[in-house]
Amino acid sequence: NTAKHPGRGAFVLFEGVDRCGKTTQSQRLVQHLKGKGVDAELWRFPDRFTAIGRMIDSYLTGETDTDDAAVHLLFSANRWEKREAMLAALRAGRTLIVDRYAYSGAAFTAAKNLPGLDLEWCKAPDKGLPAPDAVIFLAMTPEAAALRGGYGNERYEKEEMQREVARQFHLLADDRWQTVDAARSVEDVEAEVRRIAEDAVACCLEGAPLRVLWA
Ligand code: NYM
Repeated sequence: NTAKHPGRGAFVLFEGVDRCGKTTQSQRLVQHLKGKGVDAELWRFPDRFTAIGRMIDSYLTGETDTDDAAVHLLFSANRWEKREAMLAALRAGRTLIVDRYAYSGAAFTAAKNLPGLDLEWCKAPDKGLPAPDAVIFLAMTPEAAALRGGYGNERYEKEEMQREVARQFHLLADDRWQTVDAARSVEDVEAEVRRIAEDAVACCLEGAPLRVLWA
């Protein structure tokens, strides 16, 4: 029956503080899945190559200062502008491995602790976006992350901010959330990551419905 109704692709999301190993793990996962014959593609947010993405990039590099609420909405709009392409890819059977998404959006802005911009406000613009089938949260203390070659020079890359981001991430944990201890060797982390992703791919092949975020 799978020939007549080929299942959709899975949406597997990586989240975590800066320097937790998301980029390495997401790249390795895509290679692994492709090697097993899974049609898989790596996506990342922010997507800095759209018009909105270029505005986000210039904010992150410090080239421009943007109002915190406005930049939050830009990050969200950057996901909405990719929604159709994301849905089309998933429906076509492509598995998307995504490096950051709405959980980062909510966690980073809420971590600023600004009046009015609480976690609920931060989540609101992303309500209705495609929801991931699994969230792989690479758990690492900001201290351990900082030891990994240190942070770069972009906005938010400071230990104090990262500690607050980690706190917000924990408030966002839901039934899709799988915490993986990322303070281990790349191979140990990878083994667990593969298991979670392969499970999600199998569930989606069997027809698990795609949900929407925070509805
Ligand atoms: N970030 C990322 C946000 O503040 N809001 C968002 O919605 C997303 C997706 O951008 N420090 C932050 C987290 C990172 C920064 O991400 C750039 P990356 O993965 O370093 O390119």
